[in-house]
Amino acid sequence: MKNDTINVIGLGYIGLPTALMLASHGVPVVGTDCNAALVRTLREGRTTFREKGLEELFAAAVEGGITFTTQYMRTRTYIISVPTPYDKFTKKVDPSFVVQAVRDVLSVCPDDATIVIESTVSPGTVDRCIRPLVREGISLVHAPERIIPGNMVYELLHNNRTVGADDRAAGERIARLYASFCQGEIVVTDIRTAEMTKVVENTFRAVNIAFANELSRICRHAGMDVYEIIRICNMHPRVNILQPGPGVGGHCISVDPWFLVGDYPSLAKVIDEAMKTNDSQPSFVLERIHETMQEAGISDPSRVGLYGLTYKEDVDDCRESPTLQLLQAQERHLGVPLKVYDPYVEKDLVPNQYHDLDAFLSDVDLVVVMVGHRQIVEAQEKLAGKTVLDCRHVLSLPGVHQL
Ligand code: SAJ
Repeated sequence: MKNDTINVIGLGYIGLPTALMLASHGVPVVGTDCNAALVRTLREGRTTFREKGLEELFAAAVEGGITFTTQYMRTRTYIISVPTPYDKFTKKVDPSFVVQAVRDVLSVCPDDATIVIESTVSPGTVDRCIRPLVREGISLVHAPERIIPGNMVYELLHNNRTVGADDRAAGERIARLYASFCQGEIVVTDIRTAEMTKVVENTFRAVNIAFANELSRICRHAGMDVYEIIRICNMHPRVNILQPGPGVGGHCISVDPWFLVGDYPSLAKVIDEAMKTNDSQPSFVLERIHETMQEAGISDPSRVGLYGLTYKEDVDDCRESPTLQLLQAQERHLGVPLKVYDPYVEKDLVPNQYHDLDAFLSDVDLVVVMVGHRQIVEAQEKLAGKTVLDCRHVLSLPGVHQL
């Protein structure tokens, strides 16, 4: 094993594209994941999730010599991008996967290695949970990722990045490593600042989505069109309101702000309320479904279908998705599981899930657009004759119901 090989630990939504990007830019990379089935798939030359440009990037990385394994390698630089779930009750980050990955790295690495943590952690986690494990001589770096699912490859190349390090020289060295592919500016700072910026960025977006969601409720109550109001407000040079939707999903915006609420419960008031607003948005959609059923004279809930199961448009990731949240809330109230279809979800995730758009449409009278996938925008004429509740404001059909 050459000393300049990078061992990327955790080959999920962030680790895989990062490893591929480095390898396709001439950096020797070994990708490690504890999931043997995932490693097998990658070794067979197949990607593990769908993302624009990922296949091409994969081919370029294989050409660049990337290899995949379940083993940790002995080398001088590690990038850890394993999941950091959060405890739903305490609202605190669960760093156990990162801690375990660091322990495993420490069991093989030389005494002058650099360990880069890309996983999102709450401010102070490195000091509290990682630093006490690390022996003298090892450099710790926190370089949180910023790429958006749906446009990951482009954003990996173009986004500015943050590198937090104890030791300026180690930070600069890792910044140069990312600069092998990253065309954005790379800021070197300390670890706590890097931790905080990542969580604050996602919190900013969560609070702004909550504002849009709250507006949707106020406008519904007042009998006004929230989209027209946002469109006009956004013509103001200093106003940029986001879009209301059926809720907030994904593993970032719906999770990271809770770290601040969990750690600073008496201080993070606006954030706490914003997260509660976003979390209750699927219940607001349920109310809108009932109202729409009444207006259209539909009484049978088994004739209601949810279009979209992923957490947002044109990705295949269903983590924390508003549709899953809505189904959970609905189960408590209605009992009958609603019909669901998503072109990106091949596996059977929920009861009454369809795998064919036409079959789904022929079995429902009310279509609730939960996700604005390109497919439904392009095939909206298929919805003619149906009652439609468009929670994403993506359709241009006449008579469509809105949030
Ligand atoms: N959403 C709305 N209205 C909007 C925008 C989004 O309801 O106007 C919903 C989406 O439908 C989705 C959720 O919010 O359910 C989150 O989607 P998103 O596209 O806002 O963000 P993510 O979770 O896919 O990616 C975010 C990004 N963070 C920011 O933009 C600050 C990305 O840059 C981060 O790298 C990523 O989190 C992460 O991994 O932390």
